[in-house]
Amino acid sequence: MAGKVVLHYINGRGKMESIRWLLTVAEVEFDEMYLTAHEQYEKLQSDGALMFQQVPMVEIDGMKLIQTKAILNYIAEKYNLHGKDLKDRVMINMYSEGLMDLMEMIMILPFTPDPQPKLDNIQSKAKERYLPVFEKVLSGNIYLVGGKLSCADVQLLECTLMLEEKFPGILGDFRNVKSFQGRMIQIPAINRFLQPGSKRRPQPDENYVKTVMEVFQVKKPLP
Ligand code: IBG
Repeated sequence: MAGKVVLHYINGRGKMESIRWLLTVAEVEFDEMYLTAHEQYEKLQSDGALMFQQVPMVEIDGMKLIQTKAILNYIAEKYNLHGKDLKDRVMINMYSEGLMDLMEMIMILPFTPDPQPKLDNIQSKAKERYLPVFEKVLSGNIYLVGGKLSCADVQLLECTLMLEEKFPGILGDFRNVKSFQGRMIQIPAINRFLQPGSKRRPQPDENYVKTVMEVFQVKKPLP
């Protein structure tokens, strides 16, 4: 029998958070091994667990998976969150990729010495490039693709919550996206995930930044 799913990453959001969200929605239980020191990261490498010497790494079904998108796609396929056919899947992937681009911009902010110009850029990209796409598709549709919940919906919820943390009220001009959020947070697994004490990680703080720098021995800001 396959053992429990185990996530290997920092105790923080970063690139693992979307994986936590998706496992939660798929109602898959998981454990976490948090990297707190560089030696733990080196140990994973010397064990041959990290194909490209990077985390996120997820132990699942007897495999050690790396590369965030590959991991998300595996979970989405396995738990029927990747549409009904190839055409659904390509649309889901298109939405997902856009959302990941936007979330990545937010993810690197804590490592940016002068974040204000980046924040301004994220806000205008969100309002002018990304949110209008979702506002349009959600006019008359409950979910993004094929009338059925997919990993793109889960990422859209994650992304809009991240945006609201940075820019409260940003969804004011996006009523359909706001209603979508309201529906999504009623899904019981999501509702539990949003409660304090869940496996959802908090917004990055100084300690998280320090741990990332220490574990990966980063000398300069991330790209
Ligand atoms: N393409 C890979 C993926 O998506 O999984 C990239 C993974 C990656 O960049 N991993 C980083 C790593 O292992 C940790 S997340 N670095 C060590 C190395 O030597 O490359 C870093 C990150 C954070 C927040 I934290 C935002 C973006 C990146």
